[in-house]
Amino acid sequence: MPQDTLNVALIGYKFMGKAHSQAWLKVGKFFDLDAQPVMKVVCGRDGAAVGEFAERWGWENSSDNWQEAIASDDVDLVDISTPGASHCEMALAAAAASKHVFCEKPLANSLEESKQMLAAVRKAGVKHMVNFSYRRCPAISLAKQMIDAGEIGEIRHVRCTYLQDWLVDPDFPMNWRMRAESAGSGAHGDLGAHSIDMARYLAGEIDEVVGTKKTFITERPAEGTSDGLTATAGEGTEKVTVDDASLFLAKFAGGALGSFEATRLAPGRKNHNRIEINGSKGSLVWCFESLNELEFYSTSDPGTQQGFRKILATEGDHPYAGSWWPPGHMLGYDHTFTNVVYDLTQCIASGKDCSPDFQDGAQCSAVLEAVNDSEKSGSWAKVEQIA
Ligand code: 4PW
Repeated sequence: MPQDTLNVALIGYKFMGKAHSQAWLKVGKFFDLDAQPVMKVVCGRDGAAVGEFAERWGWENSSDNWQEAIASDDVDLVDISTPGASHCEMALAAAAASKHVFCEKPLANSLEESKQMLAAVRKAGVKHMVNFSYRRCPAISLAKQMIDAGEIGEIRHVRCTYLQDWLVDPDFPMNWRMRAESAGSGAHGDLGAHSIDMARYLAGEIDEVVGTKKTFITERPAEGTSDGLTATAGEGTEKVTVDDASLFLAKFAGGALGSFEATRLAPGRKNHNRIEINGSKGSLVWCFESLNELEFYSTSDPGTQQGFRKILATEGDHPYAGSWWPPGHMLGYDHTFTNVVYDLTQCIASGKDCSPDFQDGAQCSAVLEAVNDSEKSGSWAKVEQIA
């Protein structure tokens, strides 16, 4: 049994609160850890509701006062799973209290706030990680290993699409994801952030961008009740103040060209988070909707046998896969979160730096913001490189 414990305070108990809670609950059951996470306290504005959540998910305590939880000597790590508008205030408080910080994506709703968060955790000397969970799909970790080993040669094209359809119905009511003051942006930051991070992870830094965003449905029924991507309508209507879709081109520092499309209005696409990378010696393709599979094309194969082969990344030697089930037994969305908190726990226990960290989160914000700048200027915008 590990000697140390890692006392966790979770802030947020809706969609991401559930995804993070199941990860904290399971990680010690499937992975050998150098510190044992303790689900100490979960925080939310509605005391009764978060109390029920704590009961259901096995949190020792619940609280409607996140500031108190962060200040507690009984907390080592603050897990921020709230909408982006609150990330900065919470992360600054956690860093000031010398707590490690784990924060949902996008790191913040602006580059300025992201930079403040990065400076605060660095000054406090605490560990910090931003939750780009798709990096921890075994197939994506395998793609990274293959690219680093030169299997597809020099990267020339990065093609990302992240398509959903949950807002196609104009009668789908408002929720926090459609308000600029809470989400910062719509599909651009909510979905595009994942594509940007995955592209940076696999293909390197982005130098310049040019793009556009659009809100197709500008008014919706007022909010009733909502939980993640589902909701019921209230009385009246409300203006949508974020984009439904964004589209941008990118020039990578390594010379590749990139295209990024994010939308919540693509009928039939449920969580179609796809990346295709074309190199001088081959291609790699991954899509979340078949997340265990990595498609690989190699020009090194004999001419008569060249074709996309489907690698099922569920073997014991594939990253993370061996800690779960026998080959072919498939992982899902929830497993990626548990894989993340495994790495987070280990880097805190060992003192190693986490990845992706707040510098990655701020660099992602810099790309998102450069697209906004290009939209205003109508021309290419340089991406600020965050040290
Ligand atoms: O990938 C996530 C999806 O599970 C995104 O971060 C947001 O939540 C938008 O759709 C869902």
